[in-house]
Amino acid sequence: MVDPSLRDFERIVFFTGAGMSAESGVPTYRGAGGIWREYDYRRYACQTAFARDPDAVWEFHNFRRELVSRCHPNGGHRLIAWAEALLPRVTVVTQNIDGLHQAAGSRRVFELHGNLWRVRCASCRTSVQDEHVVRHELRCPSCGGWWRPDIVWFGDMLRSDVVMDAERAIRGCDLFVSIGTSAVVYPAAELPLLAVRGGALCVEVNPEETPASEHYQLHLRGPATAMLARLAAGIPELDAALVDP
Ligand code: BV8
Repeated sequence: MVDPSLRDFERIVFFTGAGMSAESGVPTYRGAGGIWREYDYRRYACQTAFARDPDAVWEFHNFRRELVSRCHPNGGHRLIAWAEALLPRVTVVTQNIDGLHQAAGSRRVFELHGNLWRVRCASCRTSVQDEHVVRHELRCPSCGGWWRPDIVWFGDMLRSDVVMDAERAIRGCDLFVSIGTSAVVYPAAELPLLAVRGGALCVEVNPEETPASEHYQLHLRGPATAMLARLAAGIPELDAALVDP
């Protein structure tokens, strides 16, 4: 198949996972150097761990906030943001919590698993944006409950409004580009099937095969930025996004 060009489509969804941010220096979760290989999520990234030892969970998340604070959007993030400005309808549905799509300029972003730069009270559920690299204030001023990272841990329900918005965009798209996800975490891993059923052209960008590869018509086996450049070929305005600022 000749690579399709983004310009040929009206409604594009970019479905991203940790591999989207790998070239920015954000560790992926699985595979070589994956964060879950080094840290057991059952000790640092789930409700049980938080109830048992909130300080240890905050120490882990402050470490991740410090790490992500030193990372910047890569050419792939920038290309997607420029595409949103240039093309009729571009949506990002991301499993990532690093906020790099928004930092690159994307506005229509649905974050399935929350955001590392937002906290919410575990008791009264007040939610606030929080850009502190290391968070010291750990108690909610309203009710005295523990602030917790506003991210979706294993066992946490995803926000139904976010899932509904993501499903609506995916059902209606004519191009679905999955980028950098191992397709093993649910219910996010089920979302690409909506694009298949909706008749979209489905493209998988990943250096490796995944359990979802069979659902895609086109497999671009390489890193996100270079593969997105292939999809943007023929759109000179998008070439500029690939140049390091
Ligand atoms: C829930 C927290 C109700 C944030 C994470 C069926 C239905 C529903 C739930 C389940 C189900 N079966 C099992 C469950 C439970 C569970 C689950 O899915 N378990 C799995 C492991 C079997 N799901 C849940 O608990 C979800 N909650 O459904 O609640 C419920 C609960 C229990 C039981 C039933 C129902 C919550 C899921 C969210 C969990 N949160 N992390 C944090 O701390 O960071 S998981 C973690 O995985 C991240 O959120 C991440 O977003 C997600 C997916 O990972 P990927 O993004 O794919 O990253 P990964 O490292 O795996 O892969 C990177 C890929 O990039 C690789 O393929 C690599 O080849 C590629 N790559 C590398 N470099 C590049 C590249 N690609 C391109 N370019 C490169 N340069």
